[in-house]
Amino acid sequence: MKSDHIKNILKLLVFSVTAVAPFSVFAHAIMVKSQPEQNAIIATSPQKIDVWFNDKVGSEYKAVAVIDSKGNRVDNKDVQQEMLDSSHLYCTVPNLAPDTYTVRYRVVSIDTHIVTGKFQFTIKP
Ligand SMILES: [Cu+2]
Repeated sequence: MKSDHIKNILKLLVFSVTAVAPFSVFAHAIMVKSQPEQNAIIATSPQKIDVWFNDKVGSEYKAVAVIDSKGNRVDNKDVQQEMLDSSHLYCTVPNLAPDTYTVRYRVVSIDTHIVTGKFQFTIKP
């Protein structure tokens, strides 16, 4: 009896997820590409950090920050959005020393949800 209950709850859950997913997936921003790529190991410092999303994102509240392994923010705090492709954000960085860096981003999706995420890349000595 109890397991029947659980089965019914599971059915409901599956139904509501599949019913809602097409709408939320459609408008919710997801990072699809970056330069440097996630977990890339590169030999020289990039000059800028590029992040692309699956859909255009809002121009307000956008943020891209690059943080070194000690927790210091090292980017030039100059996040930009490409004029002709608003799914693309980028910021510049000074010449970075060998280290593992974390890129953190925050954008507002078309559906007004705020999306945050992070990825890492390493500059080898
Ligand atoms: Cu959303």
